[in-house]
Amino acid sequence: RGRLPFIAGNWKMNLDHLQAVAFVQKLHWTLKDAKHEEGSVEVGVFPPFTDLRTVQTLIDADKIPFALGAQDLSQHDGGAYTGEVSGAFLKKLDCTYVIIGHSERRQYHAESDEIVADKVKAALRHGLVPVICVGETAEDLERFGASAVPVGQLQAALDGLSAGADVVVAYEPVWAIGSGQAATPEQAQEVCAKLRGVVAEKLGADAAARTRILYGGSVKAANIAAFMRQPDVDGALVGGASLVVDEFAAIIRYQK
Ligand code: G2H
Repeated sequence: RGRLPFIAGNWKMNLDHLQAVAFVQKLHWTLKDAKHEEGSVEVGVFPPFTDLRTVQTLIDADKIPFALGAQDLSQHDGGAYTGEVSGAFLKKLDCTYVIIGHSERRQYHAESDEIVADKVKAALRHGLVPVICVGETAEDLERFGASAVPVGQLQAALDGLSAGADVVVAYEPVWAIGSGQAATPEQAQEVCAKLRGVVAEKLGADAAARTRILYGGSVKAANIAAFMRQPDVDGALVGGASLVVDEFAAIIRYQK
């Protein structure tokens, strides 16, 4: 398929900056001990903001081949926005990625499609690659089927971007998040293929061929390979299982 698989660990509000050091070191050594072939898959870690500096320093000092990302950013570049974090700050911490529009932010922080679109633009303005999360709730699934809501969310998030913009998309059915009940690989493939169509429509055919589309929602070592066999699933956004070193290492090593 030509797209480098991407396994991303969304820590959510877990692991403080001291725990983060122990965790990243242990994950790195677990992969080394298993003779994991670096470069066969991109590994990303998405710690809380307060961990980013510490994890950046560790990755840099020990040459750990993990990409760093944040879990959110402000749509503003700076100024009187108490409690917010600018994309410029994340870029200075060597973040490559930033998650935008995770369902937990849409749900608990009232992030609308408009805010998500503004945040995507802010990320790109600062040279960060947005990991744009979309997905339907159980109620949406019943009323509209699986793809209508995520397709609409992605159209809104990509609206007005330049052709060829560098983004990652994560399809995360809300009913599958943290529930232990993942979508079937076939369901994930069906929606991810439609999302690739949205990328083609908004960013062009080349971008669609290059853009990684991840599945997220109760991914674990036991189900990752089946998702990765789907032609339009290029990786996973992993929550709970990304906090358990052996489990996350097994997910990263799914191909072996
Ligand atoms: C979905 C996912 C990570 P989990 O939020 O983004 O979480 O793997 O715990 O379902």
